[in-house]
Amino acid sequence: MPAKVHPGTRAYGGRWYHRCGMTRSLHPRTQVRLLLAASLALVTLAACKPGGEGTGRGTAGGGSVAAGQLAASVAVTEPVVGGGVVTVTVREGDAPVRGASVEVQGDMTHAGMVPVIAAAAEVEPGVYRAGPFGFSMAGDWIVTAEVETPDGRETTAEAFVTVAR
Ligand SMILES: [Cu+2]
Repeated sequence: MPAKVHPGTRAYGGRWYHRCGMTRSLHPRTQVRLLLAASLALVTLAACKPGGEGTGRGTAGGGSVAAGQLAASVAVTEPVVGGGVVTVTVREGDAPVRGASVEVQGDMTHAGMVPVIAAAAEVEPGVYRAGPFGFSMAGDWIVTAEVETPDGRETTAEAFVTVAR
């Protein structure tokens, strides 16, 4: 591991190394990617409640949602291997956005994993759901939703989630 990391990052890194059983040192480029992922996860965690259990805020517009602005958020419930329900809420101001195309991608916070990708179907106006999502491994994931509205506008949102066995 790189010598200069934020104390929180180091502790975090140790956790996923333990979980995923990766003991060999990594290619420097991979280390950079891991650090980026860790930073992203920490930022996301900081934005969530302690524990960060499966909720996240949309990142579109730098986090501030002005009236009438397109925004999405992601929540993950029942985060277990083989399962997980990903719910994406898309709004424009206070109004739900219907008929959007919503794709959800899950990436683990370490390298070498194939992403899990699913389409989310609209289950009520402005609310889109994919489940069982099919998390392929226990550990720490970043779930990203890519949203395209019927008139072609795009936004994204993401959530950090720890998946149990
Ligand atoms: Cu993994």
